[in-house]
Parts: sequence; structure tokens; C-alpha cells
Amino acid sequence: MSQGHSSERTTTVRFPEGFLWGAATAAYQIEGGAEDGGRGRSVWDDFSHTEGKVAHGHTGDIACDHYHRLDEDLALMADLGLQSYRFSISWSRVLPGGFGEVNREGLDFYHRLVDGLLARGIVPNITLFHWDLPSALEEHGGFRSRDTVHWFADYAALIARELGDRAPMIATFNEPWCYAYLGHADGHHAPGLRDDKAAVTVAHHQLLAHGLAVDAMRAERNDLSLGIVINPSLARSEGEPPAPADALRRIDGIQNRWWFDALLTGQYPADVMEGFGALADAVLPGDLEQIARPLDWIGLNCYFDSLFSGLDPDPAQAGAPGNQPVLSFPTVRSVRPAPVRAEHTDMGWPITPDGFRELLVRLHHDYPDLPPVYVTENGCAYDDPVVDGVCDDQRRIAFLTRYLTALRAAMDDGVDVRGYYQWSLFDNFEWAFGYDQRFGLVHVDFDTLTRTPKASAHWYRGVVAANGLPG
Ligand code: GCO
Repeated sequence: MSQGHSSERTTTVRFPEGFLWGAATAAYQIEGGAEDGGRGRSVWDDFSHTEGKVAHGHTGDIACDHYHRLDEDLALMADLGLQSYRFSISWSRVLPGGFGEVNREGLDFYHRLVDGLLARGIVPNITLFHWDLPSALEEHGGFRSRDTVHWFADYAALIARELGDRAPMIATFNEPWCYAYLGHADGHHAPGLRDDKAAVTVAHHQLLAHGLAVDAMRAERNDLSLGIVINPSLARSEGEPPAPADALRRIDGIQNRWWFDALLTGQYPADVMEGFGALADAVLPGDLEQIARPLDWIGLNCYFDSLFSGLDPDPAQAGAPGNQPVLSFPTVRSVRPAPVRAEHTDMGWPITPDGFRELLVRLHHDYPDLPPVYVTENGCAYDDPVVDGVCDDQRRIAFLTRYLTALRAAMDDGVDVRGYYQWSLFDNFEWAFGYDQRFGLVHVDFDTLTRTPKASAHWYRGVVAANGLPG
């Protein structure tokens, strides 16, 4: 696709009537109130409080203090004209022990959130698991244990029972690849393990938990709209030496095909299973059938193409910084992250709108049963300051213009996309990067907790109102 800047400025890009525009957040990244209202600890509390795990020792203890500023934040969402708000529920806030006794006060927070959204005409879109597993369950082996699969289904049923009447749109998991592999293979995320077999087990158990939760929620109510959120990404070679083709194929299998094949065809890809061998011992007969339950929609979180180089074969370079193998794809030890591209966000992530379009079109072609798609996350980190009350983040507007143009082109190519959620509503706790990486439409001053809508927030309000990009 051509991405000429001049044509972007003059082209008007319209979306189909009924297209849903929203913004997304996640519980641990914004709520704070870590000790309040009977909330139990999660693996992210434990991880962020472990020295050396998160930049500057930042934690989500306070974050955006959304737990205490719900009314102010709801008013902000209404001001921005959001049509939908995607948020996650903190499992340990509603079930401090992971199962068993319900913490009514925690659950009431989500009742107030849902009611507050509806009162403002904003469609709630709930995610049940955005990585903050209750610590009590981690003590039982977390998602490495098959027991957690059943506890998740019980938790899902509880939420469907409590909130499903007013918030029928529910996703089970957010980016299970990240929780499995960043959490258990390369240790960059909670719970911080480096154990390939644990990672593959967690990848499988999350999908199994998803399938059981779908059944458990449908048993509670038959009018829910259920989905799951995956983060697919095209794996490409860049730089020298090139990444081996076989490694890229394995990465594609682990990051992409594993999830879509299981969910939509009821099988794991044969090449990935063969590569995993005994690492995938957790996969038992009957599991895939349970996983491949019909879905009402699928969420895709899309940011960038994954770019890899081969390792420098010079023995003198072995172990040198910058020549370390990527650890987040078990069985693949022959690639390293490609050098940061000229065109990147402040996070160092490459800007790849063409890949975004190509990825959507590929999924549409490869999976005839792909359900309607929501882009549940897309966005960029830019560190623009507030000067005289204004945060002029023109780079975000430029980034979003290019990605939304690519999204519309993918829809013209036949991909059935029903909505788009900007990541994120607020600057927030960006996991192991702490508060350094600012993804928000709304700037948050983490000393005063003052919220300042950025230029992009005003721009996005216009996009939502016009159902498209300004001409
Ligand atoms: C993810 C998560 C978000 C992140 C965002 C930016 O995609 O990793 O869903 O919680 O904050 O993606 O990294």
C-alpha cells in the first residue's frame, strides 16, 4: 500500500456505519488501590516489588489511581466521545484467593464502572485476564497447573452472572502469548520464569481455560458476546545476517498459528507440535475440542511487525550485547532482535502500517472461520510533555492516521472488522518499562495524577464523531 504523506492529508477515510470506536486499558496498569477494598495480591504486585524487575522500581500500587477516581475518569471518557471502553477485571480484586470467597467491595467497583459507562452510552468490553493472576493461585503453580484452568472457568462464570446482563461483551484472555512466553520463557514479565516447558504448558492451559470459560459463561447466560484477544505479528527478517527462514517459520507458528489454529480449527499446527516435542506434554486428548468453542468475535492487538536478524557467527561476537538470542520462542535460538529502525516510536517499536494491513488480510484468507474482528489494541508510546496545559502529540496523530488508513484498506480487502480500540486511554504502568513509556490519549502526571487530554485525544474525538479520518 502506498503511504505517501501528501495523499494521507487529503484523503478522507470513512468507516462503515455502526463501526465501534473505543479506547482500552488494563486493571493493573491503571487501577492502583492495590491494598484497598479487600483486594488480594497478584503476580504483578509480587513481580514489580521484586528488585530489578521493573524500570526504576516502579509498581502499580497507585498507577493512575483509577480505583479512586472512577467518576472523574468516566466523565473524561464521555467528554472524549468514546463509544466503547475496553477494560480488564482484576481477578484478585473480586476473588482475593483466586477462588472461593467473593470480595463484594471489589466486585462493586466493576458494577459501578459498568453502570457508569452505560449511563453515558458507552459500551463496556470486559477482559477477564490481562496477566494479573492472583498470587494465591501462583502459589499453587499458576497456569502451569491444570487446576487453575478450572478456577478460571469459575471466575468467568461469576463475572458473567454478575455483569453479563449489562456487559455482554466479554473476552477471556488478553495476549496469552505474552503471559506464557514473556512470563515463563524469557522472564521479562511476571511471574518471571525462564522455563520453556512451563511456558508451553501455560500457553496451552490458557487456551483450555478459555474454552472451559466459554462454556461456563454460556451456561450462565445465552446472550453473551464472547471473544478472546490475541496479539499476532508478522515475523520478518531485517538486517545482517538474515534471520534463518526456518526460525521465522517457527516464530510464526508459536506467535500466530498456534492460537488461531487451535481456536478456529481445533488443532495445533503440526510443525509447532513436532518442534515442541515433550515441551507440549500438557496437551491431553480432548483438550483441543474444548478449546475450539465457537466465538462471537476475536480481538487483535496490533502494534508492529516482529523484526529479527540472525546471530553474528563470528565466535568473538558470541555472547556480546546485541548478539543475544531471543528467548521468548522455545526451540528458536538462532535470532536476535533486529537493530532499531529509523522509523520507530519512543519505545523503539518499528512503525509498520503496511504489515498491519497484510496481517489482517492474511488471517482473513488463512482462516475461513475467522469471526468478526475487533482491533482491541493499537497505539504508540511517545513522550510529549505538557506545556502550558497542552500536550501536542502530533507524532501520535500521524501514527494513528497511518494505521487507521491501513485498517480501512484491509477492510476494503474483505476483512470483517467491527471496531477499533486505541491503546491506551491513559498514560499508565507499561509493565517492565514502568511509567517511562506513555501510550495514552490522556497524559497523566504521575506526581499529581492530573489528567490532561493530549492533542490526539481531541483529534480522536473528531475521528469518532466523523466515523473516519478528517479530510
Ligand atoms: C500488550 C498489552 C498492553 C500493553 C500495550 C503496550 O499489548 O502488551 O495488552 O497491556 O500496555 O500493548 O505494550
